[in-house]
Amino acid sequence: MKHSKRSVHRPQFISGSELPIPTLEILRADGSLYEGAEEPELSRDLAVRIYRTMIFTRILDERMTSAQRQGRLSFYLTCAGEEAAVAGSVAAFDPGDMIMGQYREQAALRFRGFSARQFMTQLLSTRNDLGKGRQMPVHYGTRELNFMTISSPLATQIPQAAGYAYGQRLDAGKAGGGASHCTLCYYGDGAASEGDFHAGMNMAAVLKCPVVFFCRNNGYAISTPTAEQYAGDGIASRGVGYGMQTIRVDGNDLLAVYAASVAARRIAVESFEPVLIEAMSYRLGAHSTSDDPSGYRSREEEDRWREMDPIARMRLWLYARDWWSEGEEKAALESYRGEVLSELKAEEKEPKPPLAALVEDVYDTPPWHLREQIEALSEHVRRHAEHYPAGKGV
Ligand SMILES: Cc1ncc(C[n+]2csc(CCOP(=O)(O)OP(=O)(O)O)c2C)c(N)n1
Repeated sequence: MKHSKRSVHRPQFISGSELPIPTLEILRADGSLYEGAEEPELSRDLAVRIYRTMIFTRILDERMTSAQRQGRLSFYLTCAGEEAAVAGSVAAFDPGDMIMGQYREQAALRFRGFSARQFMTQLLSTRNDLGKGRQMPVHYGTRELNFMTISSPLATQIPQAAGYAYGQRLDAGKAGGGASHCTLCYYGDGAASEGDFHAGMNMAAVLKCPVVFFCRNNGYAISTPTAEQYAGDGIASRGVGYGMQTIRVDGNDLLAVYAASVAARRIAVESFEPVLIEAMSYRLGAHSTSDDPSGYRSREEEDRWREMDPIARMRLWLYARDWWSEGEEKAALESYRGEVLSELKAEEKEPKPPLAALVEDVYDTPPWHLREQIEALSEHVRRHAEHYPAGKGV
């Protein structure tokens, strides 16, 4: 039994609100440091790489949202507003650590080296897509970069991350040392309401799995604000409940996110323990291209958060240190806009994967019902050939 005993002799209820979990804040919105704040060790090269990742992601999101409006892709989800939370956390991990994401963490992929072209292959489902066009847009995955393919059903990645990390723990045991690698699991405040969240958290805590559960608390689960999502002290209080080392950070503060993530990774690999980080942020954009947030939140609220933009905040910090200049900013923005547009145009010319790829890879020999479906689909394509132009791979 882990809990230590403390007796009382009259009924005494405990209310979480008596113990609000503090928020780590290092960088102010104007780019200066809070008094007494401890800046994490961060080299110029790494800081600039993180910042470049953040601005690339913002541009990718803007361009792909427009491309969806132009009918060039079917669906898209932005990371806008949460770039510091994602880029600042992934930067604290080793490239060999596994990432289990939700769907809004494209900055993590970019940081690890996913190219603009690779984003396009997945978003457009071309024959070059690593997933062979079988997933909705934004369901990225790459074995090479240790990024597990995204699953649409919310929170499935949480118990999977616990299981994967348990494997990392067993591997480390065989090698006879500390864990060399851990798992970084991203999820949203809405996903934390799923049963899978609780199953995964408890499993990781009891089995001592080296996993960092990184909650992007962006205020909404589609149209449901967090005030209607939970009654406790955010998501962080649940980490404490499961017996995990837990920290809450300002998710728009790159330095706070990075400092907490470096420390969390160390705990995970050195002590074989799960850690929970709750990054408080805001989803600046719509939930997805299928959503219109004007139906459930005000323009004033959005504007208030825009003033706390994590990108502007980090840029001011970089400027103050002379690590980045207006000239570099302009050149980087231009080059990323050009890169995203030219890769989009180039990949649009690529054919789709062959139809048969739909049923390959899972079974050694596709079973009869899948073969039947492929035959029916091929027949449909033949019959309506005018809608399936030659050269598009079908
Ligand atoms: C099991 C399940 N239920 C519902 C959905 C529909 N759905 C997709 S995203 C989403 C909201 C998730 O919110 P959150 O976890 O806070 O992440 P965010 O989108 O804010 O990043 C919902 C309800 C789903 N994909 N899976």
